[in-house]
Amino acid sequence: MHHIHREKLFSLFDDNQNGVVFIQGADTMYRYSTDYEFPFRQESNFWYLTGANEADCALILDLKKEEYHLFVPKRDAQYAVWHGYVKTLEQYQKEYNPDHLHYSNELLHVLNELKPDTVYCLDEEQAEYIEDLDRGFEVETEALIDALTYCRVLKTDWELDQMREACRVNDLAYTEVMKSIRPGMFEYELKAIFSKVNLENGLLLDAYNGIFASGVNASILHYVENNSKVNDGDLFLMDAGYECNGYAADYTRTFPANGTFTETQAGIYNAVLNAQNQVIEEVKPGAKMEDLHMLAARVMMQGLLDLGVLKGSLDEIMEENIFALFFPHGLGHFLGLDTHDVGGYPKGVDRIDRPGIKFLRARRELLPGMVITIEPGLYFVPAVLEPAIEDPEKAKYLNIERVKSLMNFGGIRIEDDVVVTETGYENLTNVPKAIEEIEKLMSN
Ligand SMILES: [Mn+2]
Repeated sequence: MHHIHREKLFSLFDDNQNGVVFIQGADTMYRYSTDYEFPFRQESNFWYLTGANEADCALILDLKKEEYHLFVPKRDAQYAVWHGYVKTLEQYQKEYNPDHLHYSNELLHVLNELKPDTVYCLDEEQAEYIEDLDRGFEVETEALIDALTYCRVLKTDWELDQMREACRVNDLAYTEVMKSIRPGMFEYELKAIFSKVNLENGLLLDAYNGIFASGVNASILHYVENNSKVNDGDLFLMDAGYECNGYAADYTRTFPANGTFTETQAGIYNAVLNAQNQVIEEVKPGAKMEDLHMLAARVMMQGLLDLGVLKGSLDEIMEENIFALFFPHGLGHFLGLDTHDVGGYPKGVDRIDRPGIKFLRARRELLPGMVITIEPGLYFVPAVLEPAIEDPEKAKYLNIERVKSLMNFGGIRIEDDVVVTETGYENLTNVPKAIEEIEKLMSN
């Protein structure tokens, strides 16, 4: 399927030019200066164009002939001793089907034969490698990343199928954790259950470092210690995902450790859920991420007003950025080969310099084939709220007693993965999120 990705990339370059794309694939990574190998994960752009999931490869795309050269390492017997196999060129050819297959040590020779005027590189390091060859090739580092970003933002049917499969399995894993959790367990035990279900269904790599946060830990956006005990009465927030053929799932669910929401928990939970549901209904071609972000903020602030956590006018609460005290991250991001996938900010579009929206990771009009996460949340972070209570301009919108009583509340986030379609959206995430559904699932 990766030939479709190469064709897509070729179509973006002028084929009258004498140019080549050069990309070095990922190396094996080690823990500091030891021989502990991290699990191999191909660099996403290289993976996108080749489907070659092994270390020490390189590729050249001849833009004039639209041909694909793959360079593979020549392994020796010593490699076979430690890693079990050495592929023959025939095996490489069969597996990846390049127009031309070479051993890596032929790279310079091939470049000399092709004599490109321009070599398009991904980054400065790889550009330097070409420049150091001193063959007089012009090196360009912007056009390739722009072209790959354009390609990767709009998913092909095959890519969407990988994401559907990732989500199918992650659905099972989330559901299993929700059924298994009991007060007294440790956060890492829930992580173990989540990993087990993904692994036994064939998803072998996590897409990011998962968050398994009980109680007050849930107010820490990147809490990854996952080593606290889950207490009765805690909410449990999990934000984790495994990838399928490189394509990430990234969900969040928040649920009560003992299976039943308290009235306070349910009120704040429904403020987040209403925001998420309303925003997802607005996902369609032409919708703007920053508008969806502000809609989510507005719905959640109305929720906090209804609960008596806030007071005053909703318009003023929005204008005065009070929402940023409780919703300090972006509504969502592109999803694909990377969890925070490429393309969030097209050229010339900058981040909005305003509290509560400056961390938004994507700011552009949605188009069919894009995949985004929708993940509003409300958090009670003492380091943010205590100064706000002391600031009369902010404190006038806060019901101080109520806010103080929520300092140990933690946080709530609900996140689904959504494909933008021609007419609207397809939600890839199928894990209970309405309170009745969660409580029903957890009572079994
Ligand atoms: Mn996310």
